[in-house]
Amino acid sequence: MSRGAFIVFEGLDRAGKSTQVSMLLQALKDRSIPAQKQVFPDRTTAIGGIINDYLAKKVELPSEAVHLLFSANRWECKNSIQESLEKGTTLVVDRYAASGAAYSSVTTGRPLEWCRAPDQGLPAPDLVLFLEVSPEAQKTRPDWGGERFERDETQSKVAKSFRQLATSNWVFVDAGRTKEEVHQDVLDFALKAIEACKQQPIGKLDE
Ligand code: FDM
Ligand code: MG
Repeated sequence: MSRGAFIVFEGLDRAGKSTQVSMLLQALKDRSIPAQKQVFPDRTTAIGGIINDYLAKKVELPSEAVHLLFSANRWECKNSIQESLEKGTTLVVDRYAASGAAYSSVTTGRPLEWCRAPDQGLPAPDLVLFLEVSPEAQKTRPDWGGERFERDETQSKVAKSFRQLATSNWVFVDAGRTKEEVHQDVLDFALKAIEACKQQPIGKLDE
């Protein structure tokens, strides 16, 4: 039996990731391709609850501790990710390890290698769709500025870190267009990835 694809959306805040995740899931459903959504941080777990309080500025924690919590939040989902992919379900994921390293390299000031280390050994994405959005477009989108990290200065530094993390399975998508235009590109890349990884083993981050 063929496995599902591990498809991750990355990008700055308000790039349109959640919208594109929903549109891709619907399009896969329409094609009878089994697919499931996963969001990081997963705020529904015990660890996710602390992360949520930290992002909402209800608690203060050292940036390094928060970094490890974000990674732990992925590790607690490792088995379910693996099992879903193995049974043939494609995962459409809103943020993953690249967000972890890109944001924390800015908030902790530590090297990217340090930030990447806790995620080593987790399942690796087959495709990373990086949604590119300009600082101007970002601010026109609803809810901007409420959570921690939603500041221009942080965002532009995070954008630079993201670029340093890109590998051969990343694609950069211009998210400044209409959501339908963006979706067309996304779907195209996703369908190719689903086809290409069918008989491939699931990769691991940095191993
Ligand atoms: N974020 C997200 C991190 O700093 N590290 C991580 O590992 C992840 C998954 O959390 F500012 C940041 C990115 C963002 C915030 O994410 C909440 P959403 O996608 O905006 O809810
Ligand atoms: Mg956000």
